Amino acid sequence: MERTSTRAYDTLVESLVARGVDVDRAEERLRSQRVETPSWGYGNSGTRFKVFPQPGVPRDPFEKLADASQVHSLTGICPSIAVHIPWDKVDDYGELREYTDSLGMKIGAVNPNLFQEEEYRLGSVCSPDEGVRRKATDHLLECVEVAGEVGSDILSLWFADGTNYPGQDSFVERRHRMLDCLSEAYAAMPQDMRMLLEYKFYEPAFYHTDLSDWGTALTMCQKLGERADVLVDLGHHAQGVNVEHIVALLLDEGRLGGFHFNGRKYGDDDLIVGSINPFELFLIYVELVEAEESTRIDYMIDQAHNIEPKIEAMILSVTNLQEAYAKALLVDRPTLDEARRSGDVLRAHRNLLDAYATDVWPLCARVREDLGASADPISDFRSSGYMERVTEERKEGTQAGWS
Ligand code: RM4
Ligand code: MN
Ligand code: MN
Repeated sequence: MERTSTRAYDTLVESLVARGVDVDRAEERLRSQRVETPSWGYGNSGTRFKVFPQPGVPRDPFEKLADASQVHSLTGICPSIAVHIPWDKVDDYGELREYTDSLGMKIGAVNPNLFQEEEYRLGSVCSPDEGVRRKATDHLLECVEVAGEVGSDILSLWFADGTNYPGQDSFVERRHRMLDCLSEAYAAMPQDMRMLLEYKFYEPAFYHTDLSDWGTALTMCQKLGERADVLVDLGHHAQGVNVEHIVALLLDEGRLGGFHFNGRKYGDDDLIVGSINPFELFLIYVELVEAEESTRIDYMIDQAHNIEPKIEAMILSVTNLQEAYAKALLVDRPTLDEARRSGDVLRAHRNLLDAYATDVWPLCARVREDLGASADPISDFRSSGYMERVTEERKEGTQAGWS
């Protein structure tokens, strides 16, 4: 693999040192950055109008893992993959785990699926029907077991639960039903397992969703116990919501458990992270940089690549996350603090802009090389021949999708 142009890197380091940045420390933190990629991001996906299948798409969880391991070997920071059950259901989870180990990978968050069965028309853990709630809770318990078998310590929950019409059901009763079901699942988790609760303000329910925002999720976590934390999906807020403020607040409460990174323009678009609003991503990392050393946060991507090549889309998402993190690490904190204290509004603001405007590509490329990965991952992926090979190997059979 080609090495980064030393000149670009040296020039950048020189200017960073002149700005007082501890470059070694920034590189060290960049080397320890981790991003989990989702199994479903490698399969076919689409909108309710059309799914456009792509050649070479994996047919089973093993092939999704193989694709995820490509992303890891080229970026150096994505050693784990999140799974969705039953999309990734296999007869023998031990075998899946062995294969994962053989790739030098790990299985990360286990995501139960409580939205694709007939019974869930009125919700899963919030359904007015006790039998349906039982079925949903049993699936949560099954996922706790699956997590144990695949060596994961995260149960990551998102519910499609909600109502479509005013008056349809009681907000409060539904909340109590959810708490009952989740308490049972929480109690079944081994001591080292964590539960992440993901909120979303609409869709597929249109009038209200049972975990609609950070406050709804946070109060539920507080009732469940200290191993339940909030998960922030960047696509799950109304237009204009200040996500970095939510991040700061949850960090301050010690209850930010994880992220689902993606990009969005209008709704829950699941586009490549950083493609639409890279400044927001940077501002989120500005908040994280200070707090993350003392808190465990699981950084995950939750995307659907409908028209773009999936592995390349994942790689681009990861490098965008590296760059956002790198820029946040360059913020001159002492100057920022001083400007804030003295009420120098624009000095404080420009301080962030300076970090944001820095071209950190050479730094990130160097970090990836130091990790044994690639300076230019998408180009290296394109010339590796992997896609051509798997397209040939995966010609027969049914490609994986949302079922
Ligand atoms: C939801 C949410 C969940 C994801 C599903 C497929 O909108 O983001 O995290 O698992 O979509
Ligand atoms: Mn999500
Ligand atoms: Mn979503």
